[in-house]
Amino acid sequence: MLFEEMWRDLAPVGRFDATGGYRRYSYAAAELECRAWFEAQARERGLTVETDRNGNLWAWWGAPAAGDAVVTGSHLDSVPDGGAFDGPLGVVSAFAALDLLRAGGFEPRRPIGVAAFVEEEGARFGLACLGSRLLTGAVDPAKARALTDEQGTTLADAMSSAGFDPERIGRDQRLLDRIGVYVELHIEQGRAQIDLGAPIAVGSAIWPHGRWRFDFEGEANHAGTTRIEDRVDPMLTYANTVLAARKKAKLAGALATVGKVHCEPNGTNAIPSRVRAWIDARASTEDTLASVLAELEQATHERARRDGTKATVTRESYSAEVAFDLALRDNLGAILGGVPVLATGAGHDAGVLASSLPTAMLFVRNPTGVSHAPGEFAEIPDCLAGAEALATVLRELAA
Ligand code: HGY
Ligand code: MN
Ligand code: MN
Repeated sequence: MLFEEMWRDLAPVGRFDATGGYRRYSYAAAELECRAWFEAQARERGLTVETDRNGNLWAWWGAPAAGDAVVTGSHLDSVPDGGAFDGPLGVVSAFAALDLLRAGGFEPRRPIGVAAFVEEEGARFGLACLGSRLLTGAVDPAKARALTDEQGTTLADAMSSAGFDPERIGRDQRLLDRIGVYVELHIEQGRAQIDLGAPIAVGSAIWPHGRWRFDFEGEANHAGTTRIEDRVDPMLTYANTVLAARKKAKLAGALATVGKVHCEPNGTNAIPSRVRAWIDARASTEDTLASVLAELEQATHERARRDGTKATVTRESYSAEVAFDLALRDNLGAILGGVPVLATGAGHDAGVLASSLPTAMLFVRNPTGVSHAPGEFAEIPDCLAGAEALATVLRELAA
């Protein structure tokens, strides 16, 4: 099946018509449909397909037991109302690259794998790159099993309901030992390649980034009969924290975002008892990121004292700075003939796997520069150029 056909096949799965965004959450219906799509694509190509103990999907050309496999892929889950390309472009391009190699009569000397990692966005269970973190032992399995979604469903329950055994999750050394190198193709989540006029780029590094949950506790009371001076209003402390996050990030040349907030009990005419907000913060160095968070926590506690509220901060997800394997990065650059090399502020499974094996990334131009939103876009010719570039890289690495 050609790139465009695969793309058309996958496009309607989990698409929310009212916004045009995607809602593909791990182990929920739309993502299970994406899994079925992956398995059908693999079977159609005569690849052996398996789901590993952590819920990640693998399709193999050649026997993985031979080891030193060249693996490519990405993820199929999305952020709420995410774009069509973040994740799926890497998986569809992987299958398309295999088709190009086979059409050219290529016989790999090493096994070639196509992977789709589960819960890369952490949109359901809150921890980014959960599948690759479990595979590499970067997260404690018991802690992972206890992660919950907005409805209070644990990862363990979600896996069981989807027919997977949550007791088996954890580092998979045998599988890791079989992988020699991992190359992830991804849509660019920014505008650099437009400005450079470059359809393809190679990744150099991933900024350190993390997610912190801020809980603001106050005293629920009547909106119409509680004097201003008698209020203990967590919404105020929350609002100040949002403004402080922006200010401190801006001053430090960092990034801070509040995109998710819960208010309890969320009544129009009642002062809330609790406000819960998540800060996604990122910076070019870990020191800068740490100092932005330290300053923000201090400002938050100072404001809480003024408001009489209680603020607690919990780090829910953290990804240290990643520099992709230099030799591999330069090798890709040489193979592709001097394409730009870009750092990114977006996290990826290639960043997590980098702790266990050489990894690299290819980026495909995104004319809108928009990501994590329905406006995310890549032109078909650039997508085809991406699949070609990936095929060229796989041919070199697996020769
Ligand atoms: O949030 C990120 O950086 C990535 O898209 N998961
Ligand atoms: Mn993403
Ligand atoms: Mn992604």
